[in-house]
Amino acid sequence: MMLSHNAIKDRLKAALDLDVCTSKIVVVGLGVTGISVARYLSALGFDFVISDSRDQPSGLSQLQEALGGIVAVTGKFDSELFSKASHLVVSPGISLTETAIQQAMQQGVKIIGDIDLFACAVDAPIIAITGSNGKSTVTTMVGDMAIASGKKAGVGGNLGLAALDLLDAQADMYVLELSSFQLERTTQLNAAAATVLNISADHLDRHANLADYARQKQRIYVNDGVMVINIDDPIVLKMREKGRETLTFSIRNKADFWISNEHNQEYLMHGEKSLMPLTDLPLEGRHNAANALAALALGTAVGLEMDAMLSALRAFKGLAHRMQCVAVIDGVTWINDSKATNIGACVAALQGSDRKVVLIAGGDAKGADMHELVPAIKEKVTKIILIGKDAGLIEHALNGRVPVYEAGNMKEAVEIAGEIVMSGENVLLSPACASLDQYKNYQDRGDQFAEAVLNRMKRTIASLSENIKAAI
Ligand code: UMA
Ligand code: ADP
Repeated sequence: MMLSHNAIKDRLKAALDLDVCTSKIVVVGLGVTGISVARYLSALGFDFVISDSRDQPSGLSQLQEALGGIVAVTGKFDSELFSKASHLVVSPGISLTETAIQQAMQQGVKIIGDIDLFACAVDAPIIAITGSNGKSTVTTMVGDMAIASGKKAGVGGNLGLAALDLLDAQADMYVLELSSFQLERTTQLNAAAATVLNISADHLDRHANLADYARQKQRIYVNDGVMVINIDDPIVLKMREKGRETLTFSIRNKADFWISNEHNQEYLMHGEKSLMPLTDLPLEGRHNAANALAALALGTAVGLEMDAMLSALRAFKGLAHRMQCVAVIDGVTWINDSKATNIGACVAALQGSDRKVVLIAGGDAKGADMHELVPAIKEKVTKIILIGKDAGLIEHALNGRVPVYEAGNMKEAVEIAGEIVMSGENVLLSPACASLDQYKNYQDRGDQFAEAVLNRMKRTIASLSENIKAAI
């Protein structure tokens, strides 16, 4: 439940030194997060200034109309404004290395994030989920499990709906997907159950190195909630803290939640108790078994009912743009895994594939070392079609081990794939890179892939029916 306004203000004062009468707040960034922060601060009676480095951020005039009289400073970030503030509430997409933010920090200005404000506003349990891959899937699974258990659950965060926008629903519990950027600027989280699902290279254009990125993720475990630990991941395993209540999961070894194999039938297990056959989970890929185990551990940590959790898993259809089958044409399955925006996700897609693959990959590598893709590509990929800004990095890493084709756009990539794929193989869009160099977002990239595939399918059907007409 959300606390009363007075109780929240007391907490904000005690925890973050935020005071309605004296604090000078700048809300930095006016995207989904900034708008949620502005609405929330305004409802509590705080004064603040909004700053966005775009000249005309969309949504500003509607916000000013809705909240009335809000000052916005747009265009370049203003160092003087930031340095004279007491607090900057910085959106996750904005790097703390921005000069104006760095200067303000040197002046002692406090940096906070929307998750801090959220944490001070609720006393219902928070289930917090981070990791390099699987966050959205596990967050949605746990949300479905909570609903199946009869709870009113607020589900959001990095998933899409800003955490502060969940408060209106007055939920019994909150399930939050949190990014390394959100965690980096959060000090007040005390999740009832938290997990770092896995760590592999991502966002190295924003974090100094893998160790720094992992350290930011580890912040999800602060305070005293139940730690859900993936014992298959050596970096996560090291985050385990003695004396803390812990639930482990593993797809390789025995753990609190694990997979047994009896007479060639695999089962999801809780300790010695068999929960359900793995084949009842309607999702492709070994990584989704890990996601289901993580979700069961998180749900168990906050007391969700096991039967309800298992029925939610059986009904879980998976999210769009993650290993989504788009079409089967002439014995070739076309799979949209556009959400694979880093190497770990692409490797999981390839390792989980029982067929050989024509891979479409490339985009913005975000500073990652593409050599890490090579072993999985060597094992599963017969030909690779490269797109986007960092196509050359992948080609260089492959060093001629796999035939490479280059495509200027998705339509061309799909056309090339259609020409070179053999019956019995899959065509997989799993780019291992972000999409923003060529597309609005990963959804746009996946939609363009699906559209091109469906157009190809229509042409195949049309030419087949021409042939049939000619033959009769
Ligand atoms: N802005 C500037 N200057 C900059 C950069 C951005 O002024 O240098 C402004 C933009 O003009 C815009 C605002 O900041 O007005 C955008 O802020 P933002 O990038 O933080 O985006 P939001 O719309 O607030 O969305 C954020 C998350 N975005 C990022 O972390 C980049 C969303 O995650 C999240 O769903 C949302 O908060 C609600 O919590 C998206 C994402 O891509 C899906 N996340 C990354 C990922 O999953 O890999 C971490
Ligand atoms: P996130 O929110 O962390 O980006 P998603 O659930 O949206 O995670 O999945 C993103 C990508 O990662 C998809 O390509 C998906 O197939 C892959 N993926 C999902 N879970 C895992 C996992 N546990 N390990 C590796 N890859 C995964």
